[in-house]
Amino acid sequence: MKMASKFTLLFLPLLAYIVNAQEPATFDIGNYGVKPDANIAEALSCAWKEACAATTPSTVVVPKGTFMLDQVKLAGPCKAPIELQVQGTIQAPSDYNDLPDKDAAWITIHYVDHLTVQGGGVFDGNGKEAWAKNDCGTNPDCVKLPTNLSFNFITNSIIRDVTTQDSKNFHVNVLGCKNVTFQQFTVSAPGDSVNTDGLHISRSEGINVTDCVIKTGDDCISIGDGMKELHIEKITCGPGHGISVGSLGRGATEEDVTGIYVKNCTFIGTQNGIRVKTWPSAPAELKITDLHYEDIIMDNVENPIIIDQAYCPYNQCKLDSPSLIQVSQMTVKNIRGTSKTPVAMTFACSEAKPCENVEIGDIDLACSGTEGPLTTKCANIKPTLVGKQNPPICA
Ligand SMILES: *[C@@H]1O[C@H](CO)[C@@H](O)[C@H](O)[C@H]1NC(C)=O
Ligand SMILES: *[C@@H]1O[C@H](CO)[C@@H](O)[C@H](O)[C@H]1NC(C)=O
Ligand SMILES: *[C@@H]1O[C@H](CO)[C@@H](O)[C@H](O)[C@H]1NC(C)=O
Ligand SMILES: CC(=O)N[C@H]1CO[C@H](CO)[C@@H](O)[C@@H]1O
Repeated sequence: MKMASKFTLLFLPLLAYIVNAQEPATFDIGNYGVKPDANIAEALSCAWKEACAATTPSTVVVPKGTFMLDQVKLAGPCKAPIELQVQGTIQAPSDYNDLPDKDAAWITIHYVDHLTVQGGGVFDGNGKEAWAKNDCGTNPDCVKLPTNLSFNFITNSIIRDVTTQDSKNFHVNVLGCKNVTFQQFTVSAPGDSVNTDGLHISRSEGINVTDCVIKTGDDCISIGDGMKELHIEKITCGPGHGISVGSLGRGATEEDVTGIYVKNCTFIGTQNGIRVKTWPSAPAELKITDLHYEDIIMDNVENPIIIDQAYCPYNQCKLDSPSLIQVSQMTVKNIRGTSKTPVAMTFACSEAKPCENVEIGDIDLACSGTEGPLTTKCANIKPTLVGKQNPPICA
């Protein structure tokens, strides 16, 4: 009896310590003097710094409620895995002039290994005023608006169950990341919001985007140069401009794109379904290889499939010298549903670098518009055709 209580006295605190050490430490911004509707930039930075310095896994909590945030950069490296748990709504100032650093994103998370972002909350970019002022499509000297969220140089991480809405510009910019999964990640902005790409991913490797609903005014997902091994699965896109590789070729220092897998996705009323766009009269001599599109439903999509190697919006370039980008090892399989315009598929490959090793099959598209029948447009491509081909492909 005596022995037992001595034992308990000695070892219970130790046991409690061990159990505690395995429980992630929690850094709730509510404990950093923050009140709803106040700017949380400083509280969030402080909580992050302490969590990041902890030698055991830790969690930064943004509790339920609506919080204002002017801008923040959350940096690693951290000493242990770290979680950002957003339960409430984090809201950006409506005027972008209120962002202290206009060259940076609204929220930047960078140089972190083993990051988890989750919690069911919302990143609200509050972009309605900014969209009205955005003329970047036509004005090269336009004011560059901030991206909602930037994930730069993040590794072995997961971002899930959060929403980004009404970004002033691109919703999410993913750069230099490796082994990162976006899951049940919702993007929500009106179809007429300007330049609000859902996710823009570039110069990254091993990125998975699964089970996401993306509604926005520009590309649902756009894939930039230097992308390797990107798996996009079970995405519902619309409104929006589809899932796009590019535009590529404009920058002289761009890198090849390889290993893009788009599977089991649905496009609803979008401008495009799957798209590749490269600029003519552009310096970059690149390769886009291993592009695989499979099991895709098109629901009233204007251009279900479009490979456009003469991409030149607003006549910003000359069309006389063809794109130097080579598209090869592409498969397009099991595409069903409806096309809103009569040209259901466009394969406009470059005269200088025709598309190579392309396999297309099991295509079954009907016309949802008033003009028909459906056709395909092909240039500088000799695809291998398999299975059903409705409409006829490159016939
Ligand atoms: C990739 O990231 C996940 C999630 O953090 C991790 O569990 C896994 O071990 C990582 N894979 C590699 C090869 O590092
Ligand atoms: C992404 O998905 C692919 C295919 O399902 C899988 O092989 C790969 O390990 C996944 N990567 C990550 C980062 O989860
Ligand atoms: C995607 O997969 C789910 C189940 O995993 C299935 O219910 C759904 O019909 C599939 N969608 C497409 C477009 O194949
Ligand atoms: C379009 C835009 O504003 N992009 C910005 C996104 O954020 C990065 C920094 O993370 C800036 O360099 C970009 O200008």
